[in-house]
Amino acid sequence: MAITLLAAVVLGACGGTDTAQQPSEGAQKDPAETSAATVTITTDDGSIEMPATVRSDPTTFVLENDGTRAYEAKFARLNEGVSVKDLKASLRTGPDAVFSLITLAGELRRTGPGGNETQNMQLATGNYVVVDPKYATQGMVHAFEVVAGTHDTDEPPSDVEVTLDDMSIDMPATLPSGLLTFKIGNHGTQAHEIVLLREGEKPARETPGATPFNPGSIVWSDFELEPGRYTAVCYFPDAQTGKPHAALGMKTKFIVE
Ligand SMILES: [Cu+2]
Repeated sequence: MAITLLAAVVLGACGGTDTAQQPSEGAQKDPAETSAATVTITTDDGSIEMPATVRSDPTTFVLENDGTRAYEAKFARLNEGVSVKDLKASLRTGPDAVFSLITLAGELRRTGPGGNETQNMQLATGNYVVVDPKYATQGMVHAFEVVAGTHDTDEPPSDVEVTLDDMSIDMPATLPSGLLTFKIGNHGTQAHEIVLLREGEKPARETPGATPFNPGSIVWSDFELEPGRYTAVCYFPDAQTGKPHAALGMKTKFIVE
């Protein structure tokens, strides 16, 4: 589903000609515009703006919606050697071509007029676009670059450390109940996500967690957990087979006491 959505996004971006700038242009901007620990993404009707350069350090991304409609911000990293120009050219040939060029890289959830959303992330270096899929054709796509971090930024506090890899989820077997902040790192070569399923309910209740994000990145996500038996799974489709990663063994059970 995420795939279909992003295809719509990026395909939609095809129509927006003047909004996605080359990240290299941004790299020449005033260093003062380079992020410290907070990066603000501002959406308005017909635009999505953020600093052209972000450091690969723990960063609080804040989406501020100045528009009259609800907006979201999704990140996608351009794969090695791919330019925004290449991406635009591929849009004419369809979703498969687009998905060979990008890796999903996290999101800030949709928020209404005047609203804001926050997500703590450390993005891997590379060239990215930020986009609202629904309004990509109306100019709501913007390129930015993630440059090497300075590693002098404090990490957000976390309660649980989770390591995602191809195709495994490494995390504690037992957790306390209540509100927990998960620090989730992607050490694999593909994008991964994490969804928590509480067992004993039919269908098992899903707790949406970290949305798909790219290798080398870290996401801090909050979960409110009731006692019970859970399975953590990744449904992201495998690059080779198209099967959800869960079908390739990317799932693990844990208990909340
Ligand atoms: Cu996965």
